[in-house]
Amino acid sequence: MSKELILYGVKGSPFVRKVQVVLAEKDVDFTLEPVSIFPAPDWFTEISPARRIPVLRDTSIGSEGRAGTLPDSSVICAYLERKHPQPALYPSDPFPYARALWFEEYADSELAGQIGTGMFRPLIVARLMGKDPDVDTARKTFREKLPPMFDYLESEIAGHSHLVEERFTIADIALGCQFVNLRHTGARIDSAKWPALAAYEASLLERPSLARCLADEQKLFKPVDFDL
Ligand SMILES: N[C@@H](CCC(=O)N[C@@H](CS)C(=O)NCC(=O)O)C(=O)O
Repeated sequence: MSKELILYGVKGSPFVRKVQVVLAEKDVDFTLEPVSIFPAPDWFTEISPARRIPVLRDTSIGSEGRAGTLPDSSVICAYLERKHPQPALYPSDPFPYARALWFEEYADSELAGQIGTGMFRPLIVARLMGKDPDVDTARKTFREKLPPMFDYLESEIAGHSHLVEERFTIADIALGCQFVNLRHTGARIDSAKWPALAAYEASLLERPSLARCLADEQKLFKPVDFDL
């Protein structure tokens, strides 16, 4: 049976993973259609004007060209919440809802800027592309850029099981997807400095939807052992 949803992207992208995790949590089947972004092919630009992954295609809406397609992980996850409301991954009350969106945004922009651009790319993507890993950049990011972010997250998660409403939401998914990339780099959140955050990260990565992505991707990205 053909699957209604096609997800264009590649494993290893935290934004593609966000959508994969939402689909797994909602128990919705989909096809992952690989698209390289180094560089993105011309046909992909039509459905992804920003030339970024992921893009979702809902073939019940359209299966040719731009029809039925949506770019951007946050847009896609919001769409999936409407299309498959259960289990709800967004709070329904206005303030917790907006806080969940804030943490999603913080993960996707601020954390991704450091974990993705400052660590995963210079270490893991560089090696995949046959280049020497840029350990200095990754070390600087891990030692100087990430600690204030960890301080902020520690202050938000201390005393709580989850970031919003003490239950698993899109906020935890977005954070967890960044933590998967951090794990790929071999860096670990220091539990002596950030005990609540380290425990939260570990619990997120044990959740089956995220644990499956991590295990699956660890087959692709060889374990690294840099002194960060
Ligand atoms: N805000 C976008 C960000 C997507 C994004 O930056 N994806 C990266 C891969 S992890 C990408 O496609 N980069 C292509 C490029 O930088 O040229 C989303 O949430 O989907």
